[in-house]
Amino acid sequence: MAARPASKKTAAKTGKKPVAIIMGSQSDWATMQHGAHMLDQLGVGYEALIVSAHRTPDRLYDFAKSAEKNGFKIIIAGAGGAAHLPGMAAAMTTLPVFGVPMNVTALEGTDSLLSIVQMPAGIPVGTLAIGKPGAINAALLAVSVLALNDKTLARKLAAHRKAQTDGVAKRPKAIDD
Ligand code: RP5
Repeated sequence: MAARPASKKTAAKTGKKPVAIIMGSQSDWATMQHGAHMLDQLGVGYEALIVSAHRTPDRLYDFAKSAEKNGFKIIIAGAGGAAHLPGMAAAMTTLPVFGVPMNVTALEGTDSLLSIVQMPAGIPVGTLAIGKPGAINAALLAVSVLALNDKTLARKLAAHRKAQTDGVAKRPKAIDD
């Protein structure tokens, strides 16, 4: 069973959590939690919230309209199917919004990908890959943006990249049949 979306307190400079991870449904958390874990690894604070564009439109309005005032710097929005959550959030704030398409329908996330990526000019949503890789990369992209004004975080991100590089073997290991 997927974990319940949870808030995570970490050491952001301001004391406020700089990243909001919003998602259309509890069912998205199984995917979005991978991005949350990446933020945990890099010590970046976030709040994880269920905010549905079609089931809880008033909650979406309240969230997006007050996101900047509440100290968020970046919004990561995961949604599946007719995935209007990232675009609707972006329409109501000038904070950067990164959209993550969920793989939850018979169309395996291509529907969400196209919904999120095809924003008309004027309201940008940075669109990541479908599913877990997108959730992780949205978190890393958020960290890259925050690191522009945070040297400690920039060093952590560089160390994370180096560890990833160092972890790649030069030759493949034998696979047992
Ligand atoms: C979208 O509908 C959500 O983002 C989710 O990916 C999808 C299915 O939601 P559930 O029916 O599982 O609640 O709004």
